[in-house]
Amino acid sequence: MSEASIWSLAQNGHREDPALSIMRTLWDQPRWLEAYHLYDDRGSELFEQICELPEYYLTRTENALLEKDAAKIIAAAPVQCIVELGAGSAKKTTHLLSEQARQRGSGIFAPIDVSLPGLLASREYVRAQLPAIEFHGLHARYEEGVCSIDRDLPTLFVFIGSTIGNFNPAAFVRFFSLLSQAMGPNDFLLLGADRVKDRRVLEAAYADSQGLTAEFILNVFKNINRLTGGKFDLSKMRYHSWYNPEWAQIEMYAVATAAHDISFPSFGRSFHWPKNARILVEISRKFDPIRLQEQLGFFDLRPVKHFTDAKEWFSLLLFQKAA
Ligand code: AVI
Repeated sequence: MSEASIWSLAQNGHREDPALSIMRTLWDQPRWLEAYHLYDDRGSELFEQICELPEYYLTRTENALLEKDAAKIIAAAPVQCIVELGAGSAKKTTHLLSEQARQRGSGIFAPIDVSLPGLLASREYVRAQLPAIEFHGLHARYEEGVCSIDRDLPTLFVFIGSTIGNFNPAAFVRFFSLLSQAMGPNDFLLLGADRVKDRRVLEAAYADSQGLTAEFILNVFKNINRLTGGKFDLSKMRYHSWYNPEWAQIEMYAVATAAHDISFPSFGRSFHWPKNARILVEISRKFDPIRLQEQLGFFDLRPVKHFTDAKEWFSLLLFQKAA
């Protein structure tokens, strides 16, 4: 245990070596990165700021939905435990926790996140504002954390923020297979998913006028340099994003502004990065909620309720694990 009521999986040897994960995808064709490397302390801070941007409608819209529909969600999911995957500071989840306290008088909140500052912030909030809720944080990647959850308590798994959009198709299938296996017949899943919409709205959300998204995406290379000893030079790259309609996804790239070599002395490797060549840093997939409900049926997840906003920009989908 690293902090009171926050546990870590690191000592159990479950954690994948991040430097190796980076090298494996950087040497792929085309070069790409796993999204979780974006969330070092600075990255997490920048992402919190992105969530406040006028162009970034996702957080506001989902938060308003949670505020409006938390009572219905909790009433439809009779659980004792709420596990949030990739919780961050868990601000939006407090609507669910307040309802859990109001409707049932008690509950456990078990957020899982790679960011320790996020876990500390949510612990502080829960302790101060929601004394009826017990806090058990897990400092881990949620893919790893899910497997170590107590299976005996009826649980609502919360995976919001459209984080599912950052998974490539193979990771999507792996994630829902794993999650479904970890769930019992009394368990529920609340999934937040950003929807396909006018591409101008989508593209503006990932190319904000303050340049915060660019800073967030390029910050990953500072983290990579720290983790791998690599020599990425941020002055020789720029951010580029666009909406790919065929794949229904925003693609976020780092583009070389001049040809140069990137070396990784501790691995004894380097690669040439030609001018205008790109590294795919992140994707953000957009969904058709009905198709998503049908798809998750193939993972034994039965749709229970669907909540959306007036513009139909964002969906909260509640599922129950099939018996
Ligand atoms: C965390 N995730 C849902 C964000 C998104 O919208 O895909 C990450 C993000 N990347 C750039 N802006 C926001």
